[in-house]
Amino acid sequence: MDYIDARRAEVERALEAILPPVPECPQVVHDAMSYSLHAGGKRLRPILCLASADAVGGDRAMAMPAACAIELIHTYSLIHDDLPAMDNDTMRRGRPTLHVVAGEGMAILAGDGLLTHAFAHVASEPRSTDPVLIAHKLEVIRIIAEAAGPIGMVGGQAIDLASVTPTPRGHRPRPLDEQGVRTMHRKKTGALLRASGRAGAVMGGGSPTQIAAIDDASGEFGLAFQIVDDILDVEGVSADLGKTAGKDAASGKPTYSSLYGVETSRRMARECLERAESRLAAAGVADPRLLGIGRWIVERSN
Ligand code: GRG
Repeated sequence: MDYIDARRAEVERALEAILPPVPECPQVVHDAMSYSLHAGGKRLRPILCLASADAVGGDRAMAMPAACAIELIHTYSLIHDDLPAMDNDTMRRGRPTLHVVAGEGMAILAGDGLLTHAFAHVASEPRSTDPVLIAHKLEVIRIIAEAAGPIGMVGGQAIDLASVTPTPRGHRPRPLDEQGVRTMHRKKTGALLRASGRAGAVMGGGSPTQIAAIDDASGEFGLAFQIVDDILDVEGVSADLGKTAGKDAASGKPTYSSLYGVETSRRMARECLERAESRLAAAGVADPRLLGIGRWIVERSN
């Protein structure tokens, strides 16, 4: 089993036990959260988090709660993004979306539950009275909250939504230019990926230089991820992607492939990896396991 598959198996095991138990957590919302959480995502973000802890020579187990918390938040974002009020999609991770099977109200609550439980989990695990570990956990809570919140993913989603939908105050939709598309993606999908690397490096006890390099490299991975996502939206098959292919093109939203073409976009994604590698090398953390995740992001087909 290679490094990525081995880490994915560890993440799956940890996620199996992560939700609060029934009956404290009502069965109905437990079922709704489980439906989306255990639907076979790639687990890219938690794997990047664990690899970052490894890259700084830390104990990977210390990073597992943060890794899982980030996957909970990612799953919440997909559930809410698929709602009729947002992207209005009916297929995700190869299954009907949660609101299709459980209703919109329960899908909203499942997303809320995953988001809030993520912070309860990372605040309480790993259990320790060691002041250094407690300080690391607090730092990671800040990193994840900023990445998921209004200056990160929520902000990016708001820019995206406002580009196609009139706001309640009657503002017209604001189509995005190239700079706007970059900013939107940096926040909407890039911020949580970046936080995955940074949180892993912090929980692994990395030095400030190592953490800064992994933060920058994860930012490059996040950009590469989005560029490849746009290429797959054009070239991918819905069955492989586990979601509706061609949606961005059909909605007329500008994407990397529509702005730059597929070939240039591919080159841009490879350049992200090159920049990530030099940044990591300069800080002495060009770990092959971390770089392997960058290659996986660029070479993936789903
Ligand atoms: C609702 C606040 C809020 C935010 C939603 C992430 C997001 C913001 C929306 C998702 C829209 C989307 C499909 C963006 C493309 C990039 C992306 C995040 C793809 C899904 O991530 P993967 O490929 O999915 O890692 P899996 O299922 O493998 O985990």
